Amino acid sequence: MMLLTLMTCAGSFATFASNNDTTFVASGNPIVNYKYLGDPAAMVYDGKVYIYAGHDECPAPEQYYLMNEWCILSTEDMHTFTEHAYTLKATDFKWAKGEAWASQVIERNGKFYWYVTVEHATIPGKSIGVAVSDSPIGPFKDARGSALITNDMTTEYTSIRWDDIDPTVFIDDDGQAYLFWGNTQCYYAKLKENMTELDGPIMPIQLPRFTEAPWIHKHNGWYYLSFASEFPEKICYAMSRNINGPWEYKGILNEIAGNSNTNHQAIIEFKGKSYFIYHNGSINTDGCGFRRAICIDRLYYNEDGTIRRIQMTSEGIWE
Ligand code: FUB
Repeated sequence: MMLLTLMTCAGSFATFASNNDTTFVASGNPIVNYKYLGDPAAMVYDGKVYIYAGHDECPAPEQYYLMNEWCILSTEDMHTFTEHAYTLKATDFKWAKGEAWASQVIERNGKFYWYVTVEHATIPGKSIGVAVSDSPIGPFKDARGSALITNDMTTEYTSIRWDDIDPTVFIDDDGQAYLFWGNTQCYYAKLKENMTELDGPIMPIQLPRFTEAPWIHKHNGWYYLSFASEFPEKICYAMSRNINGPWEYKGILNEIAGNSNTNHQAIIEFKGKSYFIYHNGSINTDGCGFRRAICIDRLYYNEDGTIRRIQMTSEGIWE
Protein backbone atom coordinates (compact mmCIF):
# COMPACT_ATOMS: atom_id res chain seq x y z
CA MET A 1 0.00 0.00 0.00
CA MET A 2 1.36 3.47 -0.87
CA LEU A 3 1.79 5.79 2.10
CA LEU A 4 2.19 9.54 1.98
CA THR A 5 2.99 11.59 5.06
CA LEU A 6 1.86 15.19 4.91
CA MET A 7 1.94 18.12 7.27
CA THR A 8 -1.66 19.19 7.74
CA CYS A 9 -3.05 22.70 8.02
CA ALA A 10 -2.95 22.51 11.81
CA GLY A 11 0.75 21.67 11.78
CA SER A 12 0.45 17.98 12.65
CA PHE A 13 1.53 14.98 10.60
CA ALA A 14 -0.92 12.48 9.21
CA THR A 15 -0.23 9.54 6.91
CA PHE A 16 -2.60 9.12 4.00
CA ALA A 17 -2.76 5.59 2.54
CA SER A 18 -3.65 4.83 -1.06
CA ASN A 19 -7.01 3.43 0.10
CA ASN A 20 -7.68 6.94 1.49
CA ASP A 21 -7.53 5.83 5.11
CA THR A 22 -5.54 8.27 7.25
CA THR A 23 -3.31 7.05 10.06
CA PHE A 24 -1.84 9.33 12.70
CA VAL A 25 -0.48 9.27 16.24
CA ALA A 26 -2.42 11.52 18.59
CA SER A 27 -0.07 13.79 20.47
CA GLY A 28 -2.65 14.84 23.07
CA ASN A 29 -6.03 16.54 22.99
CA PRO A 30 -7.68 17.08 20.63
CA ILE A 31 -6.81 13.76 19.04
CA VAL A 32 -7.71 14.88 15.50
CA ASN A 33 -6.51 18.32 14.49
CA TYR A 34 -6.58 18.20 10.69
CA LYS A 35 -10.39 18.47 10.51
CA TYR A 36 -13.26 19.42 12.82
CA LEU A 37 -15.28 16.60 14.39
CA GLY A 38 -18.02 16.70 17.03
CA ASP A 39 -20.46 14.46 18.90
CA PRO A 40 -18.15 11.46 19.33
CA ALA A 41 -19.81 8.10 20.01
CA ALA A 42 -17.54 5.17 20.77
CA MET A 43 -17.94 1.41 20.40
CA VAL A 44 -15.56 -1.30 21.62
CA TYR A 45 -15.50 -4.23 19.23
CA ASP A 46 -13.03 -7.05 18.62
CA GLY A 47 -10.04 -5.42 20.34
CA LYS A 48 -10.53 -1.96 18.88
CA VAL A 49 -12.26 1.27 19.79
CA TYR A 50 -14.32 2.80 16.99
CA ILE A 51 -15.27 6.45 17.20
CA TYR A 52 -18.14 7.75 15.08
CA ALA A 53 -18.31 11.53 14.84
CA GLY A 54 -20.11 14.26 12.95
CA HIS A 55 -17.99 16.33 10.57
CA ASP A 56 -18.14 20.07 11.32
CA GLU A 57 -17.42 21.51 7.90
CA CYS A 58 -15.95 24.93 7.06
CA PRO A 59 -16.88 27.57 6.44
CA ALA A 60 -19.96 27.13 8.59
CA PRO A 61 -22.54 29.90 8.99
CA GLU A 62 -21.68 32.28 11.82
CA GLN A 63 -23.82 30.66 14.48
CA TYR A 64 -24.85 27.26 13.16
CA TYR A 65 -23.59 23.88 12.07
CA LEU A 66 -22.60 22.73 8.61
CA MET A 67 -22.75 18.96 9.02
CA ASN A 68 -23.36 16.63 6.07
CA GLU A 69 -21.63 13.42 7.07
CA TRP A 70 -20.30 11.23 9.88
CA CYS A 71 -16.72 9.94 9.98
CA ILE A 72 -15.19 6.78 11.49
CA LEU A 73 -11.94 6.48 13.45
CA SER A 74 -10.48 3.34 14.98
CA THR A 75 -7.62 2.55 17.33
CA GLU A 76 -6.13 -0.47 19.07
CA ASP A 77 -4.15 1.47 21.66
CA MET A 78 -5.79 4.91 22.07
CA HIS A 79 -2.66 6.52 20.57
CA THR A 80 -2.46 5.51 16.93
CA PHE A 81 -5.69 6.21 15.09
CA THR A 82 -6.95 5.46 11.61
CA GLU A 83 -9.61 7.61 10.05
CA HIS A 84 -11.41 5.37 7.59
CA ALA A 85 -12.19 6.60 4.12
CA TYR A 86 -15.89 5.73 4.28
CA THR A 87 -18.32 8.36 5.52
CA LEU A 88 -22.05 8.00 6.06
CA LYS A 89 -23.97 10.94 4.62
CA ALA A 90 -27.19 12.44 5.95
CA THR A 91 -28.56 12.20 2.40
CA ASP A 92 -27.93 8.42 2.38
CA PHE A 93 -31.29 8.50 4.16
CA LYS A 94 -33.51 9.37 1.18
CA TRP A 95 -36.24 10.74 3.42
CA ALA A 96 -33.84 13.20 5.09
CA LYS A 97 -33.01 16.75 4.11
CA GLY A 98 -29.55 16.71 5.70
CA GLU A 99 -27.89 17.82 8.96
CA ALA A 100 -25.72 15.01 10.29
CA TRP A 101 -26.16 15.62 14.01
CA ALA A 102 -25.25 13.25 16.82
CA SER A 103 -25.22 9.47 16.32
CA GLN A 104 -24.15 6.14 17.83
CA VAL A 105 -23.23 2.67 16.53
CA ILE A 106 -23.85 -0.67 18.25
CA GLU A 107 -23.19 -4.27 17.20
CA ARG A 108 -25.77 -7.06 17.37
CA ASN A 109 -25.43 -10.57 15.92
CA GLY A 110 -22.55 -9.54 13.67
CA LYS A 111 -24.33 -6.51 12.22
CA PHE A 112 -23.61 -2.89 13.03
CA TYR A 113 -26.46 -0.43 13.54
CA TRP A 114 -25.77 3.29 13.18
CA TYR A 115 -28.47 5.46 14.80
CA VAL A 116 -28.34 9.04 13.52
CA THR A 117 -30.00 12.42 13.90
CA VAL A 118 -31.07 14.17 10.69
CA GLU A 119 -33.53 16.82 9.55
CA HIS A 120 -36.58 15.16 7.99
CA ALA A 121 -37.46 16.23 4.45
CA THR A 122 -41.24 16.16 4.85
CA ILE A 123 -42.08 15.90 8.56
CA PRO A 124 -40.98 19.19 10.14
CA GLY A 125 -38.22 18.75 12.69
CA LYS A 126 -35.41 16.42 13.56
CA SER A 127 -35.70 12.65 13.20
CA ILE A 128 -33.76 9.55 14.12
CA GLY A 129 -32.83 7.02 11.45
CA VAL A 130 -30.83 3.80 11.52
CA ALA A 131 -28.36 2.39 9.00
CA VAL A 132 -26.90 -1.12 8.98
CA SER A 133 -23.65 -2.71 7.84
CA ASP A 134 -21.76 -6.00 8.05
CA SER A 135 -18.65 -4.09 9.09
CA PRO A 136 -17.94 -1.41 11.74
CA ILE A 137 -16.29 0.68 9.01
CA GLY A 138 -19.12 0.38 6.50
CA PRO A 139 -20.49 0.77 3.98
CA PHE A 140 -23.79 1.35 5.79
CA LYS A 141 -27.24 1.51 4.20
CA ASP A 142 -30.55 2.84 5.48
CA ALA A 143 -32.05 -0.10 7.39
CA ARG A 144 -35.70 0.99 7.15
CA GLY A 145 -36.17 3.40 4.27
CA SER A 146 -37.99 5.64 6.75
CA ALA A 147 -37.29 7.38 10.04
CA LEU A 148 -37.44 5.37 13.26
CA ILE A 149 -38.46 8.42 15.32
CA THR A 150 -40.11 11.57 13.95
CA ASN A 151 -41.05 14.79 15.69
CA ASP A 152 -44.78 14.09 15.43
CA MET A 153 -44.35 11.00 17.65
CA THR A 154 -43.41 13.11 20.69
CA THR A 155 -45.52 16.26 20.47
CA GLU A 156 -47.42 15.37 23.66
CA TYR A 157 -44.25 16.07 25.64
CA THR A 158 -42.90 19.25 23.99
CA SER A 159 -43.74 21.45 21.04
CA ILE A 160 -40.14 22.07 19.98
CA ARG A 161 -39.01 20.58 16.66
CA TRP A 162 -35.54 19.49 17.79
CA ASP A 163 -36.37 17.21 20.74
CA ASP A 164 -35.87 14.01 18.73
CA ILE A 165 -32.09 14.11 18.49
CA ASP A 166 -28.99 12.45 19.90
CA PRO A 167 -29.79 8.72 19.95
CA THR A 168 -27.87 6.47 22.35
CA VAL A 169 -28.47 2.75 22.23
CA PHE A 170 -27.82 -0.03 24.71
CA ILE A 171 -28.32 -3.80 24.84
CA ASP A 172 -28.83 -5.11 28.37
CA ASP A 173 -27.50 -8.42 29.69
CA ASP A 174 -30.88 -10.08 29.02
CA GLY A 175 -30.67 -9.10 25.34
CA GLN A 176 -33.28 -6.33 25.49
CA ALA A 177 -32.19 -3.28 23.47
CA TYR A 178 -33.13 0.29 24.37
CA LEU A 179 -32.97 3.60 22.54
CA PHE A 180 -32.60 6.80 24.57
CA TRP A 181 -32.62 10.26 22.99
CA GLY A 182 -33.82 13.81 23.43
CA ASN A 183 -33.36 17.53 23.70
CA THR A 184 -35.07 19.41 26.56
CA GLN A 185 -37.08 16.23 27.18
CA CYS A 186 -35.28 12.89 27.48
CA TYR A 187 -37.07 9.80 26.09
CA TYR A 188 -36.50 6.07 25.91
CA ALA A 189 -38.13 3.09 24.23
CA LYS A 190 -37.46 -0.61 23.79
CA LEU A 191 -36.13 -1.84 20.46
CA LYS A 192 -37.05 -5.15 18.84
CA GLU A 193 -34.34 -7.74 18.32
CA ASN A 194 -34.07 -6.55 14.70
CA MET A 195 -32.85 -3.19 16.12
CA THR A 196 -34.85 -1.27 13.51
CA GLU A 197 -38.31 -1.08 15.13
CA LEU A 198 -39.63 0.14 18.46
CA ASP A 199 -40.95 -2.57 20.77
CA GLY A 200 -43.23 -0.52 23.00
CA PRO A 201 -44.25 3.02 23.85
CA ILE A 202 -42.01 6.07 23.97
CA MET A 203 -41.53 7.01 27.61
CA PRO A 204 -40.34 10.32 29.05
CA ILE A 205 -37.59 10.47 31.69
CA GLN A 206 -37.44 13.32 34.18
CA LEU A 207 -33.85 14.52 34.62
CA PRO A 208 -32.94 17.83 36.24
CA ARG A 209 -31.42 20.43 33.91
CA PHE A 210 -31.42 18.02 30.95
CA THR A 211 -30.47 19.62 27.63
CA GLU A 212 -29.42 16.82 25.23
CA ALA A 213 -26.74 14.20 24.42
CA PRO A 214 -27.88 11.27 26.60
CA TRP A 215 -25.40 8.37 26.85
CA ILE A 216 -26.43 5.14 28.53
CA HIS A 217 -23.93 2.63 29.90
CA LYS A 218 -23.65 0.01 32.64
CA HIS A 219 -20.81 -0.68 35.08
CA ASN A 220 -20.73 -3.10 38.04
CA GLY A 221 -24.51 -3.49 38.14
CA TRP A 222 -25.25 0.26 37.94
CA TYR A 223 -26.93 1.94 34.98
CA TYR A 224 -25.55 5.39 34.17
CA LEU A 225 -27.40 8.02 32.19
CA SER A 226 -25.07 10.91 31.41
CA PHE A 227 -26.24 13.95 29.48
CA ALA A 228 -25.45 17.51 28.44
CA SER A 229 -26.93 19.98 30.92
CA GLU A 230 -27.93 23.64 30.66
CA PHE A 231 -26.24 25.92 28.13
CA PRO A 232 -23.34 26.29 27.63
CA GLU A 233 -23.29 22.61 28.38
CA LYS A 234 -21.75 20.66 31.20
CA ILE A 235 -22.06 16.86 31.33
CA CYS A 236 -24.08 15.62 34.30
CA TYR A 237 -25.16 12.11 35.18
CA ALA A 238 -27.72 10.01 37.01
CA MET A 239 -27.53 6.43 38.31
CA SER A 240 -30.04 3.65 38.78
CA ARG A 241 -30.15 -0.04 39.65
CA ASN A 242 -32.84 -0.44 36.97
CA ILE A 243 -32.79 0.69 33.35
CA ASN A 244 -36.39 1.86 33.82
CA GLY A 245 -35.33 4.09 36.72
CA PRO A 246 -35.89 5.83 39.00
CA TRP A 247 -32.76 7.80 38.12
CA GLU A 248 -30.87 9.48 40.93
CA TYR A 249 -29.21 12.69 39.81
CA LYS A 250 -25.50 12.77 40.74
CA GLY A 251 -24.43 16.20 39.53
CA ILE A 252 -21.67 17.38 37.24
CA LEU A 253 -19.37 14.85 35.58
CA ASN A 254 -17.57 17.21 33.21
CA GLU A 255 -17.39 21.00 33.24
CA ILE A 256 -18.01 23.25 30.23
CA ALA A 257 -15.52 22.12 27.57
CA GLY A 258 -13.19 24.84 26.32
CA ASN A 259 -14.42 27.12 23.56
CA SER A 260 -17.57 25.10 22.80
CA ASN A 261 -21.13 25.84 23.87
CA THR A 262 -22.03 22.16 23.47
CA ASN A 263 -20.49 19.14 25.11
CA HIS A 264 -21.19 15.58 24.01
CA GLN A 265 -19.76 12.47 25.64
CA ALA A 266 -19.21 8.77 25.14
CA ILE A 267 -18.15 6.53 28.02
CA ILE A 268 -16.42 3.19 27.37
CA GLU A 269 -14.29 0.54 29.02
CA PHE A 270 -11.40 -0.73 26.94
CA LYS A 271 -8.66 -3.13 28.02
CA GLY A 272 -9.50 -2.63 31.70
CA LYS A 273 -9.62 1.18 31.68
CA SER A 274 -12.51 3.62 31.44
CA TYR A 275 -12.47 6.54 29.03
CA PHE A 276 -14.46 9.73 28.58
CA ILE A 277 -14.60 10.84 24.95
CA TYR A 278 -16.00 14.30 24.24
CA HIS A 279 -15.58 17.39 22.13
CA ASN A 280 -14.40 20.93 22.72
CA GLY A 281 -13.55 23.84 20.44
CA SER A 282 -9.82 23.81 20.99
CA ILE A 283 -8.26 23.64 17.52
CA ASN A 284 -6.23 26.79 16.94
CA THR A 285 -7.04 29.21 15.46
CA ASP A 286 -10.61 28.66 14.30
CA GLY A 287 -12.03 26.09 16.70
CA CYS A 288 -15.38 27.01 18.26
CA GLY A 289 -18.80 25.59 19.12
CA PHE A 290 -19.48 24.94 15.41
CA ARG A 291 -15.96 23.69 14.60
CA ARG A 292 -15.35 21.13 17.30
CA ALA A 293 -12.58 18.69 18.15
CA ILE A 294 -12.56 15.24 19.78
CA CYS A 295 -10.74 14.73 23.07
CA ILE A 296 -10.18 11.66 25.26
CA ASP A 297 -9.47 11.60 28.97
CA ARG A 298 -9.62 8.89 31.63
CA LEU A 299 -12.76 8.24 33.69
CA TYR A 300 -12.55 6.84 37.23
CA TYR A 301 -15.28 5.31 39.39
CA ASN A 302 -15.44 5.71 43.17
CA GLU A 303 -16.00 2.65 45.35
CA ASP A 304 -19.69 3.47 45.75
CA GLY A 305 -20.16 3.52 41.96
CA THR A 306 -20.27 7.29 41.58
CA ILE A 307 -17.89 8.79 39.04
CA ARG A 308 -15.07 11.21 39.82
CA ARG A 309 -15.32 14.50 38.00
CA ILE A 310 -13.46 14.32 34.68
CA GLN A 311 -10.17 16.13 34.50
CA MET A 312 -9.99 17.52 30.98
CA THR A 313 -6.39 17.67 29.80
CA SER A 314 -4.43 19.02 26.85
CA GLU A 315 -1.95 16.18 27.23
CA GLY A 316 -4.61 13.47 26.73
CA ILE A 317 -4.05 9.82 27.58
CA TRP A 318 -0.60 8.99 28.92
CA GLU A 319 -0.82 5.47 30.29
O1 FUB B 1 -23.84 18.47 16.51
C1 FUB B 1 -25.13 19.00 16.54
C2 FUB B 1 -25.71 18.95 17.92
O2 FUB B 1 -24.87 19.67 18.82
C3 FUB B 1 -25.79 17.59 18.56
O3 FUB B 1 -26.82 16.79 18.07
C4 FUB B 1 -25.89 17.95 19.99
O4 FUB B 1 -25.65 16.91 20.88
C5 FUB B 1 -24.86 19.05 20.09
O5 FUB B 1 -23.56 18.53 20.31
